[in-house]
Parts: sequence; C-alpha cells; structure tokens
Amino acid sequence: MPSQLEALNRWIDDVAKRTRPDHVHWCDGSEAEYRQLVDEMLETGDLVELNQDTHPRCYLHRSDPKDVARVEKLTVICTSNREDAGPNNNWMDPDEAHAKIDALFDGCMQGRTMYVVPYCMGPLGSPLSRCGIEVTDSPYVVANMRIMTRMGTAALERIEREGTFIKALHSIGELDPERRWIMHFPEELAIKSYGSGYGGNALLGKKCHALRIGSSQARSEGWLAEHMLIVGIENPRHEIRYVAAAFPSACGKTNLAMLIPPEGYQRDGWKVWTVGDDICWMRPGKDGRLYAINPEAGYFGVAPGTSARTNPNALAMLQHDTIFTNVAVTDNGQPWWEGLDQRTPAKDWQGRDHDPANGPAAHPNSRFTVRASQCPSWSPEAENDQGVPIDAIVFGGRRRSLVPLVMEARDWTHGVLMGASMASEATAAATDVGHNVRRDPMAMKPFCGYNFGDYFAHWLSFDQPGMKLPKVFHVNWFRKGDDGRFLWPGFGDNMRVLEWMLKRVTGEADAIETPIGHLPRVEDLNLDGLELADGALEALFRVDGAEWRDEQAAIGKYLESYGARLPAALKAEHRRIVEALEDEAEPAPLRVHASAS
Ligand code: OXD
Ligand code: MN
Repeated sequence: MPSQLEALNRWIDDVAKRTRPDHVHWCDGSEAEYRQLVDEMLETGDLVELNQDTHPRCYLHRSDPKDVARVEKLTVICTSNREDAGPNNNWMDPDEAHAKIDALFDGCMQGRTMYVVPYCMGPLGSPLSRCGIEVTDSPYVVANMRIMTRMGTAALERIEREGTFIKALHSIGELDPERRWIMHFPEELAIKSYGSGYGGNALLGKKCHALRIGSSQARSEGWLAEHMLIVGIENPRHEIRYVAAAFPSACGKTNLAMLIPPEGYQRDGWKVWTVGDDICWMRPGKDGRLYAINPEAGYFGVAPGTSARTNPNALAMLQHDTIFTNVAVTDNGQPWWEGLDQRTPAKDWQGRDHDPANGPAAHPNSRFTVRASQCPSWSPEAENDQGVPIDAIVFGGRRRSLVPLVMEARDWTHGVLMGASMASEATAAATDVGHNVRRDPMAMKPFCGYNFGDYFAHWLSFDQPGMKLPKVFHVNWFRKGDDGRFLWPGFGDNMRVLEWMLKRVTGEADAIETPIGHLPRVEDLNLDGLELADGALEALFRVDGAEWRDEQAAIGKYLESYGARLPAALKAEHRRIVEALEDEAEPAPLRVHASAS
C-alpha cells in the first residue's frame, strides 16, 4: 500500500475514532452514488422535489433559518505567529483552536454516516490543480461537492500519486450558532469546520481551501489564488481574450461571467465565454503571461435578481439538474425568487405559506448549485490543464458615489494599490458585517488566509523583468444619480466597458490621465443603441477632487493598519496619488471627462 494512502487511512481512522459515526462511506463520485444520496435526502426531508416536468432532477434544500450565510466572526486563521494572520483575520493559536474544535467533534457523528470525499480543485490533469479530502456528516455537502469539484475516485488517484492533500474536516454538529467555528491551519494544510451546513462554511473546497488555504499556498509557491471570475471575450475576428475580475460576494461576478452582449455586438460577431464565476488561480507561464484556471467545476450562485433580463444564460442552466437552497416555491412546484418574474410564490424559503409581511419569499442569500458545463456560455477552455492567458484584471465594488464607471491603472504597482484600496457596500452573503462601505482589498477581505500586508507584497512581486502582466482596471457598475437611480444599466451593457479595456490592451484606444487613473475618452466607448438619462455619462465619469482627497486620506489610514508589513512601494504609490491630487487646481470638481468629446 503506498505510504500516502497509509497516512490518509490513519487520518480517517483518527477522525472516525473521535467523531464515532455509525458508518464510513468513501465517495467514488459516480452518478449512482449521487442518485442514492438524493433519494436518501428526499426521504429524510433534507431535499424537496421541485416540479420534475419543468425542472427535471431539480431539488430544494431548506437550511436552518440561523444558518444561511458565511459567518465572518467565527472564521479564524490559526498560525503560530499572530502577525502572519494579520489584522484582516480573526486569529487563534493553533493548539488552542484544535482543542476547542476537537471537543465539539467528540462523538458528533454518532447515528450518522461519515462521508470521505476526495476532491480535486481544477482540471484533474492540471499542474495548477490541488487536491483535498473533505470528511463530512452532511449528505447535502457531499451532493454539492460533487457538483462544485472534480470529486471521487479520479481525485483519490491523483492524491495517491501526488502525495499531498488538504485535510478538511466538517460536521454540521447541532447547527447551533453558539457551537460553530470555521478554522484554518495553513501551516498544517488543514481545515476544521463545525456547526454550519451553509455553502461557504461547509463546502470546504470553495472558500476554505481554494481561497484561504490556497492563497497561503500560492504565496509560498509563487502564484495567486483570487476571488475572481474568468471570462473570455471573442471579437469578430475570432480572437479570444481573457479577463479576470474581482468583486465582493453578491456584486455580480456570476452575471459578468455569463454576460450576453448587446444586440449590435452580437450582430457584429462578439461572443462571451464563461471560464469561472468566483475563484481564479493564476501563475506565470514561460512566456511571462499569467495563466488562470477556475479551480471549481460548478457555480454556487446567488439566486435573487437572476432573470431573463439580467442573466439569461444562468436561467437556462437552472432548468435541470440543480440544487436550490432557500429559494421560494410556486404553487406548481417551481423554484422562485425576488426579481425572477411577476408571479407570486406559494411557499417562502422556510416552507411557510408566503406572506409579504414575513419579508422576501426567497432568502436574499438563497443559492443554486449547478454544474459549470450546463451554462450555455461555458468555455471548453475551463478544462484546459494549462489555463487561459489573462489580458486584463478588473477590480470593482458596489459604490453609490465617488468612483467612476471605469478607470485604468497606470502600471502594475498602481493596479495593486487600486485593488488594495477597494471598498464596497455590504451584501447578504455574510450575516455579520454591517451595512456600511467597508474596505475589501481585491474582494479578499473574508478570504485571504494571511496578513494583507504580505499579500500586497506578494502581488507586487510579480512585476519582474520579462513578465508580461495584464493591464489593471477598476470598475463601478453601481454609481447612482442624485435621484437615487443607477446611472449605468449594467449587465449586458457592461460589454461596452470590457471592449474599451481590451482596446487599451491592444493599443486601439487612448485615455485621459487623471491622478486616480486613466479614464476613457467618450469617442472610444461604443454607446450605440444605449439610452442613458440626460447627464448620466458625465455623472458616471465625474471625478470630484475634494471627495477623492478624502477617499485617499481614508485609504492611507486603512493601509497604515498593516504597519511594518505594508510594502514601502505601496506606501510610495499612495503618496504619489495624494500629491497628484493636491497639485490639481481647486476648486473641485476636478474635471468632467465625459463631456470632453
Ligand atoms: C460566495 C461568496 O458564496 O463569496 O461565493 O460568499
Ligand atoms: Mn464568492
């Protein structure tokens, strides 16, 4: 028996001794196994069958009402040195953490089956992929992991060959928020999660492995694990360029990844290819470009707001073989959520008769889990072992004011600062982060497994001679006018912004330099067929000097919180922008670029 398998078996034995399950089941990832799990869950009520005529093999899971989103305050990074986790993370001493959570695991699987789930993050043959084993007592987690990862025998074979894997231990416990932890041990390549069945807390391949442990591994191995979608844009000459974009949770990554271009673009032959909607692992290739894979094999997307207008590709992929979590149901058994259509649902996400007095019918963080290849815009390049070359990196947040529709960083260092300065209004994807604008560097605030100061330094370290790094941009689809309405239609029309970025990549468009970045000239934006409100374009690109000076002061203060770990180059870049803003002629506003044509 190969020694790796021995080590694995020993770990599984130790876990079983502690958790004391009635049965242990090694998952092979087969269709038959999935069917059996589904049948068992239909029996126990863990799953409810949806309308099988209109939505074949679609099911609904209703979670405990106190277990519907990630809980950041119970998510901890356990490193021997507190500074290595950084002020961006909750920290616990590893020995203390193990003792605390192991006490919860004691005997917790009695009367349950313990599932051993070998999984591979990324294509099975890719050198960029990494494997793990999740041990869980939740059949819902197993079924979701089968959709979200390459799970089963082939992953186990890779683990045996490769000799390393992430040890990921999970129990739903009592689903008691008072007995809940999501713990990460980057120095041991281990995860322990107790007391929650919610996706981000329980599908340990996703946020826990692919981002928190992944980012720490990526740092030591010279690559990047990012909270980014990956999308391919095909032009009428059939050239495909790939863009990776970081937005905080529930800010439209899935919609951008599956965008349908406006009619005029379609007529001209533009197409969009979806490689990933949430996570991107990138590393430099021999040619100095960054190559990216999507480590996931499925989408765990936010349902509310998904409609024939906002994301027809998503709607099409959700017609079959989908697990829905916490959506509402119509009287003919179809899944329903706010923003889908004008119908009134019969049951809300808790299974009660729908009553608007109880709030939204679908939980605002209700989700779908679906195989990536079911998406009509799915790119076969998602299976490319070598990944796809990235031409543009985009950062963005949800900002009702201040931040222009799009701007470009002048170079890599400025781009890293743009990412590090990101901020966004809170959404329903986490339960406990308040409602104000918060700093969310690279959309990684809840997901970076180590000190952000070191993380910024790691990003900066890619700027080496011979590298052909992507251009970096910042977007804001969410700016509002004085009347409180969105200034930009978003969704398919975001194609116009992507096209401008790619013109910048190929040198086909000029830009206007400002202290905060390069802005488009109106004549370089394709606005054909777009109806904007009077003054909207000017408002979208307005850069207010006084407001930006305040913003930079807030960014400076935020960056200072990383103390000695903050790279000097980033501080210097920040100082450069502050000084450039000070040099601008008073009074604000600085300039209105969109009227420059
Ligand atoms: C997610 C999240 O589920 O970011 O993708 O919360
Ligand atoms: Mn996410």
